[in-house]
Amino acid sequence: MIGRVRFQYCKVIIATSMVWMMLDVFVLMYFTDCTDGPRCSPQEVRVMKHEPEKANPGFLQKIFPKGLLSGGQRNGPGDGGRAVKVPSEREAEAKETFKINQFNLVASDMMALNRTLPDYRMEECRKKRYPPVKSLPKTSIVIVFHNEAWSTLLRTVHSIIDRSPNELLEEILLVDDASEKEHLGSKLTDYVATLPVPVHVIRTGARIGLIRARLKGAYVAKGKVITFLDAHCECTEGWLEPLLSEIHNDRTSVVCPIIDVISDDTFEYITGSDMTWGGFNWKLNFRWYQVPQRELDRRGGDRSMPTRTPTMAGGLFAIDRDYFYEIGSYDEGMDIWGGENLEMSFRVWMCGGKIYIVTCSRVGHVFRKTSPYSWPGGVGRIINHNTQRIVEVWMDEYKDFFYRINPGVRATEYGDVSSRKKLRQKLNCKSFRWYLEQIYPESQLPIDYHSLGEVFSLTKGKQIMADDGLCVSASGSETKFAKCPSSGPEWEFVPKTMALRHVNTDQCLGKGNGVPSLGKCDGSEGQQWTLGGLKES
Ligand code: LR7
Ligand code: MN
Repeated sequence: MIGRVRFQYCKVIIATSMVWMMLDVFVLMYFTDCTDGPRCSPQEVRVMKHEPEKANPGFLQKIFPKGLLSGGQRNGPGDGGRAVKVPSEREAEAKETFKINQFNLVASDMMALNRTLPDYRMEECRKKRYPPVKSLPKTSIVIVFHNEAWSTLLRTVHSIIDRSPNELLEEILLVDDASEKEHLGSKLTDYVATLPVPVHVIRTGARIGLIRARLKGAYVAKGKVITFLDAHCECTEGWLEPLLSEIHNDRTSVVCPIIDVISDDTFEYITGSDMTWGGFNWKLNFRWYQVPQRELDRRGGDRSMPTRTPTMAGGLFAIDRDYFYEIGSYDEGMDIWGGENLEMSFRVWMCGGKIYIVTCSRVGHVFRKTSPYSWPGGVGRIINHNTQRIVEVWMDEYKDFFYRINPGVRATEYGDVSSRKKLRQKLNCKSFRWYLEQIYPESQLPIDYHSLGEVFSLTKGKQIMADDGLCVSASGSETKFAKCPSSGPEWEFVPKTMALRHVNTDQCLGKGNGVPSLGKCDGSEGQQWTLGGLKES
């Protein structure tokens, strides 16, 4: 092993010096005509215009061999995954243009489209041997975007081409969801035509949202596997083989890489934890949580083994193309953004598939604090619409629980879900309760929702906290869930009677039907709460 590494290191050094020599000639020959401002910085130019690729296939690979790309040999802005320092005279511009994409566009534009990144994989992963490339399935990569920046979109594309065995890439499909930016028009089409892998731009015409845009891409995909990525990602060394290899072993596995963080401010590449999996809270928001001991044990403590995850984030995953359709692709009734990841997660598990986070595969993603684009009809309407489609089709009796906790959601129309219900029947899927018991027992959703007490905790501030950020507060003889902390200290635990007393009204919390109720303190069993479930925190 050590010998091999040394040998490769030597190769890298030799290759690197040769590459620099070639690059000098290359730059002189082809880029003396560069006149359009910041985009002409030498870093970017090297990959911005490479018409020679057309005449000379394989040219890019020659000038950017894998060793160079992953070894962090170059030292431009952002190379090696490092943070970009925007020069002080451009700070104002960076601040001003941040709103366009909700990330630091100046920093992104300063970096090479093929910036270098270290190999972030854990040692065990680097040692793993995967089936030879010729026996792995080929993949189409589908990237949907609406008004994405040039540099982030093309860096995504370059990172795929540069860090995947190109024999595994059937094609890259860029689905433009009605963007309004000039750089995403013919400039994009012309640019991608010069790349050494087939890259096609598909235009949706009207804004149809990410779910229907992905369906459009999937529809024309020719690869045996479809890999979906967001439009602001960077794939790292060895990201693809472990994903395809899992699908090769079992075509009903839906596989996600570890999603690392690319800073929205500095574009620093920050590795995420391999001890995190996907879950959701009571509002059905996707959330990351610690992988429980149970799952670590199942993998025999081997962190390089894929983690079974209850849900996936949604943006980055690979799936066998035929299986994608067998299992019901996406719910076409879902609008713009949101919910499709939980819908797919429930569906895959309940209908016989599996979802894994493949910890040997790492892809970076620019996480943003807010969304940069418009939401036709309003954010709330879209999210509620999509969420109800999940609840109505997949959640059985937990639907009542959901609506009790989130009564406002009901006001939004959600269209017709009959075809999705039919799909569930046709696929003979298991119940949501089965999913909670077998796949996600750690869920915050009470498995028997008549014993809600199991999932509460009494905080130091004398609040009864339920799900993340939701507290039980009294309104008349009923209780409701409101954002924590509601008004001052509300509840105290009375050890003698094991009651939870509402301080202001001197009433006690009873285990009502679904959501707890308030009544006169009577010491009855219905008002006893055990500290086992009621953690003091
Ligand atoms: O109308 C739209 N049309 C689009 O084409 C709205 C969005 N899009 C594109 C957009 O340009 C982007 O490429 O869709 C992609 C995802 O949109 P983002 O980047 O605004 O979403 P996100 O990263 O905040 O959201 C996560 O959740 C979404 C729920 O619908 C999708 O599943 C995203 O793919 C998903 N991203 C990830 O999983 C990356 C990790 C983030 C986390 C957690
Ligand atoms: Mn994203």
